[in-house]
Amino acid sequence: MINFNDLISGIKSQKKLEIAKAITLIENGTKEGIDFLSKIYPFTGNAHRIGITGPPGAGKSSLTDCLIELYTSQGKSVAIIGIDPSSPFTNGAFLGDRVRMMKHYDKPNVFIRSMATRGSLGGLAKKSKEVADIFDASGFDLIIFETVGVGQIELDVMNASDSTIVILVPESGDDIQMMKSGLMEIADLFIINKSDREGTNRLFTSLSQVLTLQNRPSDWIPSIIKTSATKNIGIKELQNQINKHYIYMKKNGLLLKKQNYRYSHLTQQLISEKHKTEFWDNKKNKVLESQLSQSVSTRKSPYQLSEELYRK
Ligand SMILES: Nc1nc2c(ncn2[C@@H]2O[C@H](COP(=O)(O)OP(=O)(O)OP(=O)(O)O)[C@@H](O)[C@H]2O)c(=O)[nH]1
Ligand SMILES: [Mg+2]
Repeated sequence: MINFNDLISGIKSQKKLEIAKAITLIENGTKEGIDFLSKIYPFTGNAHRIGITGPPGAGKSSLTDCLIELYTSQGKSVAIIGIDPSSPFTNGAFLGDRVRMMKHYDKPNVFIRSMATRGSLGGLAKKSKEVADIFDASGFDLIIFETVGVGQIELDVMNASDSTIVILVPESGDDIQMMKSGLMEIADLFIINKSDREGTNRLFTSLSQVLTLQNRPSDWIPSIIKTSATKNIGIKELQNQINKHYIYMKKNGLLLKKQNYRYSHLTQQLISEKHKTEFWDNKKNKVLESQLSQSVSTRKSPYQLSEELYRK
């Protein structure tokens, strides 16, 4: 039996061992983990949650590395959640990043955690948010989610963030794919990384054009920041824009709106999950199976069957 009060005071002092214990607790998905999430809920809502996404190899980890350096030099604490939907092994995920960010591991105000699929992809997004709640309750100033690509999981993770950053790089075919995806509409900031390379200005121009054509959900106009993570260029400007967006959201009530949206969304999601588990008892599963054993021409339609099952 875990003593919640000890664990909570441990994470609030940002003790790494206690934070790791709390993460393991919620990763196991037990009732105790859920009770723990409930206990820490009142202490959340204070960290700035940032989602960073972009094509493979765009420099997401290198930029995160630069941000860690900058924020910690200002006495701030940073937690990173690396999300790898392609890897089923937590320990194998983000190996390169672990090596790259190794120099930060020992810093008291930095916590790096990688997460990979252990079941459904939807489950991964949910678990990542729960881990973020632990970091939030631990008092981290900044929480960074790093994800690759433009799939559903990225959209889920970006919805869990206060600020969404999309990284593009010059001369990469992936940019067109990114521009077509829903991520472009929800991006709050754009980074053109590897701006030390040719093609930066061309990408800047085409991205600016795409942005002027878009209908955006708020009057925030995303800026495009040119960076070079390897040369440490543009990082301070990036931080300024990150802060500017946070202040903008607070002033306009958008931050609260996002937090409330997440609250409603999670509540609804939990209700649906509960409903689904309780609904599908043995009897109903048998009815479904008996229909499956019949041919399409003799089966009940899914519409009819669902109505009947619902009334059972
Ligand atoms: N020239 C140049 N190379 C860079 C820059 N930023 C990162 N790189 C290099 O690009 C490669 C990929 O960088 P990462 O930071 O691992 O990219 P990532 O987006 O995290 O990659 P994945 O997590 O594998 O998708 C590394 O070899 C970096 O050194 C940059 O600004 N300029
Ligand atoms: Mg990476």
